[in-house]
Order: sequence, then structure tokens, then C-alpha cells
Amino acid sequence: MPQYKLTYFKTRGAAELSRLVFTLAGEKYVDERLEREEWQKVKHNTPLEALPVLEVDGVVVSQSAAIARFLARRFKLFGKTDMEEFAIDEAHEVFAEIFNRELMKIFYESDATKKAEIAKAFIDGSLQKYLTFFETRLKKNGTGFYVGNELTFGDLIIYNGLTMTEALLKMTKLDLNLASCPELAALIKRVEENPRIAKWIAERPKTDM
Ligand SMILES: N[C@@H](CCC(=O)N[C@@H](CS)C(=O)NCC(=O)O)C(=O)O
Repeated sequence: MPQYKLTYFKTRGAAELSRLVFTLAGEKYVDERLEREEWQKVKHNTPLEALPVLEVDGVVVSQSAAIARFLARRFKLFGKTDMEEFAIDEAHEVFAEIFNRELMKIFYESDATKKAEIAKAFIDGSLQKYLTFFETRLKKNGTGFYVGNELTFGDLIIYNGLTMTEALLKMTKLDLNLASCPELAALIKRVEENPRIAKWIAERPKTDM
């Protein structure tokens, strides 16, 4: 049996998608969460002086997106055809775009008024385009899942991406409103109701982000 250790900080952050992949696959791993002081001591031993890192049978690899994709492929959660795999990859890139282009701007703005303005502009602007993209894909697939007819990495990407977006908007007291996206709202519920995921959500450390 391969031995896995995922190391990150005491937040969901950039490690949670991989934690969700382990959870859905029912695979055991060590969920190591470092305090900042512990991190400073081991930082120079990591490949890029950044977390998360994954240790697989003694080999340490980095980059959160690559780690999550590696695990999803290994645990056969990456779709059944190359087109399904593409759609999942595409969803992953869409959320990378949302994070890098939009959410980071909100996160790093220190002026509270400006932070709220940027968040509101995102909600009224490009967020609608992204939500429509996923809502349309879900309608087209017609099974209640992003691809195929069972939960895959694609559904976890959407779930994790939207719940992280929601958590970030909450910092500015704004809500993620999915009233016009019934397929997406149902997907969030479906992921949360998966018995393994439901147990993980109930038992994982409670953090804001
Ligand atoms: N592209 C990398 C970014 C990694 C990264 O910047 N991680 C942050 C935490 S989210 C970190 O380790 N920062 C190091 C530090 O604060 O010293 C990934 O997705 O894994």
C-alpha cells in the first residue's frame, strides 16, 4: 500500500482539493497541518519553499494543482474518456483563473472599503460568466454530475472552488448567490451529501478558509 503524507497549514486553502480527493477515493493519508513557526523550521527542506507538499512513498512533490490532479488520476476520479478528462481539466483552469484574476485581488486588498467594492464588482461582473459556464455544462450533461453519471474530480473542483469563493466573499459580508443556478446549487448539495465527504466535512478542523 502506498504511504501518503499531505503537508499544509491549518486551513483548507490550497490543500483542501487534495484532501477531498483522498476522502472521495476512501484512501488513507497523513493530513499534516503545520503552525507557522514549525513551517519556518522546515521551509528550506521543501522543493519550492512553499506548501502544500505531498510525500508519496518517501518522494516529495509540490504544487497544489499538480498534486490534486495526480491523486485524482491515481484514484480513477478523472473521468472515463479523454473528453471527460478534458472537461475536468478545463474546470480546474477556470477556477485557477477565478482565483488568480479575481479572488487574490479581494484577498490582498487591505482597505476594507476597496475590498468590498472589488468583491461587489466581481459578483456583478465576471462571476456571472463563470457560473453560467458551469450551469450550462451541468444542464448539458443532464445527470446531475459535471461529467458522466457519478462524482468525479470535476465535481470536487467545482465544490471546492465555489465554497472557497463563498468563504472569501464572506470576508466582505457578501454572499455567493446561486438562486439563478439550480444545477450548481444541486451539485454542491450532492457533493456534501456523499457519505465520505459528509463525514469529512463534519470531522475536519473548522477553519474560515
Ligand atoms: N503554486 C503553489 C503556491 C504555493 C504557495 O504559495 N503556498 C503558500 C501557502 S498557500 C506558502 O506556502 N507560502 C509560504 C510562506 O508563506 O512562507 C501551489 O499551488 O502549491
